[in-house]
Amino acid sequence: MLEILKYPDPRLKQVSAPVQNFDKDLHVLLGQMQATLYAANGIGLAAPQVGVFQRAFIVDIDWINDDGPGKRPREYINPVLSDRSGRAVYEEGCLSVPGVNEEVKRAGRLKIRYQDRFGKSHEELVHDLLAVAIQHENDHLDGILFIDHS
Ligand code: QAP
Ligand code: CO
Repeated sequence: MLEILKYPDPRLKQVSAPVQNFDKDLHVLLGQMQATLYAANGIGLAAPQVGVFQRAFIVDIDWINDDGPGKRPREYINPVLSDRSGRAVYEEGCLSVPGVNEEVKRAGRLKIRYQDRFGKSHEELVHDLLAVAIQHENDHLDGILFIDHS
């Protein structure tokens, strides 16, 4: 388990740097982030939340459902969001802001370009809860918390 930085830790406001090395160290970090996410009952975790100021996050919106597909962590490295459209309003929380839940209005659809853990580039169109979770986690890479939107 990695230690999760908690609000109002000023390090949560740092802007993270691009991932440069798609090496063993990155793969170990992503594995530790998965273990930390599941142990904390979360659906998303960004590297800066565990004190690593690099542009990477993981999202698993389904594992928490009893009738879902099980654990399938998605990994996004050096993400770039574009083509935002529509509206989604979810009651959000954050592992770095425990016990607080607030409605946030975000885009309901967007395009994400990103690299995987091997450095290969991908593009996906996402919507609804996955789009919201991606925007929430991407904000962490720029030092923004969901409570900053209210
Ligand atoms: C971000 O948040 C998110 O306060 C991920 O006591 C949340 O995993 C994106 C959590 C909602 C979209 C919608 C928070 C667990 C987990 C808490 C989380 C808590 C226990 C938050
Ligand atoms: Co968060």
